[in-house]
Amino acid sequence: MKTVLRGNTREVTIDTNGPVIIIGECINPTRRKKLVSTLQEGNFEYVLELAESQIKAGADVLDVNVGFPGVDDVKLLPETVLALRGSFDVPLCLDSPNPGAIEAALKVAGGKCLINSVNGEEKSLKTLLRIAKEYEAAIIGLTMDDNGITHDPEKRLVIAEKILERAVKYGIKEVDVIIDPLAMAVSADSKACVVTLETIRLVHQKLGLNITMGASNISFGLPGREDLNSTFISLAIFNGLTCPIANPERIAAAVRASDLVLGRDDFAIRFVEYFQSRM
Ligand code: THG
Repeated sequence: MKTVLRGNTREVTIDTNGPVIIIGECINPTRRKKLVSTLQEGNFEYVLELAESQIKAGADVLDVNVGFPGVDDVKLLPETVLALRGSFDVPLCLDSPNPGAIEAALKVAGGKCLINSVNGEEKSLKTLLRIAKEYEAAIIGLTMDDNGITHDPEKRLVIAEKILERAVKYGIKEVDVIIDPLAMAVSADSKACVVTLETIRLVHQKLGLNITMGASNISFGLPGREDLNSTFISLAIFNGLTCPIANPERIAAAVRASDLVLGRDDFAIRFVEYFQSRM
């Protein structure tokens, strides 16, 4: 299964047979006070710096999240997208809980974006699937619905199936549906990661779709985040994860190593190139 995203002209293919595509997470106000303050001043220099450093570190796609309390992201998300588009040709993953902001951003983005995110709630399906179809965007489907978040992987699979079925009814292609099995803090729930890994396995086996997740979510509140995230990402890739949202500076090595170990990197070319580029 191949999901093709596009910047202005550059295409990125997310392929269920690998190699793994990295969606850079760093354009996100979570614990980045500087991002909030610069954006509030209408200054996009820091966003562009975050984009450049992530691309250098191995990001293939950039997640763009500018939501924080008090901000009008219907205005700010498209402005940020335009600033990024002016300097970089990478595909964008538009990350907002506000469909108005997503639609406003899609209007100016061009290329082929990823909508982050749709979920199994009726309201979400109705608004966002129409938008995805109209702007020919791909979608991330979160495996939660009107009943909230279930801890049963089989039930998460059922929600993934529902999102896929509804998307196809709206005329969205199956390849343009990427499933998020939900990654949550393992400090709060010791089974959180096991549930995510099992959901990935099921979605991969039963639906064969591309799979993403917010890989860094699992390590909130813990030390050794880099080791923890890398370990989790490797296990998840083995089970079927194809496009994690993560900090490329911290996880690119584990991603390249996983592809190599899984037999998707002939002659270790990508692996060696990655380490050479780091020297
Ligand atoms: N699924 C989908 N989208 C998502 C998430 C998801 N988008 C948002 C989030 N979860 C993924 N993005 C982040 C961004 C930053 C961090 C975690 C998840 C993070 N930042 C560091 C911190 O808080 O300490 C600071 C930055 C850094 O380490 O470099 O952890 O689950 N579809």
